[in-house]
Amino acid sequence: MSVDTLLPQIAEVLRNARAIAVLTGAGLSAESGIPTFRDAQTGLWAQYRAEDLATPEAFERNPQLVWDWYEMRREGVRAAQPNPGHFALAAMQVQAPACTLITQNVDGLLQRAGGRMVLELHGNILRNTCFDDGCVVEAVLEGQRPPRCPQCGGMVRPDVVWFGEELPADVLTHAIRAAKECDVFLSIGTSALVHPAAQLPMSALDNGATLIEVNRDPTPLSPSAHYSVRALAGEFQPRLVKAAWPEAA
Ligand code: BV8
Repeated sequence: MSVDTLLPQIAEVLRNARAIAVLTGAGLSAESGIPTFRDAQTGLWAQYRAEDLATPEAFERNPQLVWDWYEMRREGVRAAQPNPGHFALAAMQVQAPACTLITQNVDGLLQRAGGRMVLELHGNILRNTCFDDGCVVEAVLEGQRPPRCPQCGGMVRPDVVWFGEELPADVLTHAIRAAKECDVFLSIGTSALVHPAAQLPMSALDNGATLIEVNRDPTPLSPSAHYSVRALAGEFQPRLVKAAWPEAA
């Protein structure tokens, strides 16, 4: 079915929802100029795969390389602006009776667009912690790459969840509860490949929710979705929210 045929139907579902849970991925920030996780890397980093750098083993093997990769990404995140897709999700959170925003992204753009109580499953690239004692490290001194923890002298690392690391338990518990209790689950801009985040839409389905997917490309989730739309988040999501709540536009 065409995007234009699906749009009013999905708008109706959202408008009548009791509780919406939203899972966002890197595709939501693509139109803000932040490369997605599976986009080929460019320039200096073209020889590496993101999945191979985003691990504790890579950091222990070559801390300066991994630190520099995150410094390059942080620069891009700081320069990026939320796009209409982020603002539309924040607007939906105001209009809907209940709307939980769950993100796999580490860029903080949903919060900058006005999203509230955003559940950051994979942490935030603009925060730092100590690799040894896990404490939050506020200010890092220029010079050493990676810098050292002022408390214990351990290596400072970005406050993100690497592959092979557990997600923050409180955030994951909250996300699982939102997925199980919602009657509409929206998956937007994610390849639905990374676990345990990819399990959330399936939990919602198991509990009888209507599953909506908005993604540029098909994903393993597409066949299970009640509505699977091939569209760009920054283009489609604002149209969808406007159709669902025209009085709010
Ligand atoms: C864990 C932070 C316990 C770091 C990230 C079960 C089955 C299989 C594997 C596992 C499993 N359980 C655990 C694993 C292992 C692993 C995993 O899932 N591996 C996968 C890849 C096979 N998971 C873990 O290790 C997790 N930890 O479970 O601990 C454990 C450990 C080991 C073994 C068992 C249990 C930790 C996962 C977190 C990793 N950290 N990020 C950093 O950012 O540097 S994940 C990383 O991928 C990003 O956060 C990213 O958001 C996330 C998910 O990717 P997507 O967001 O979907 O991005 P992607 O590029 O893939 O897709 C973008 C999509 O957007 C595309 O589909 C594209 O079509 C679309 N798109 C593009 N532009 C647009 C668009 N759509 C709309 N509009 C557009 N404009």
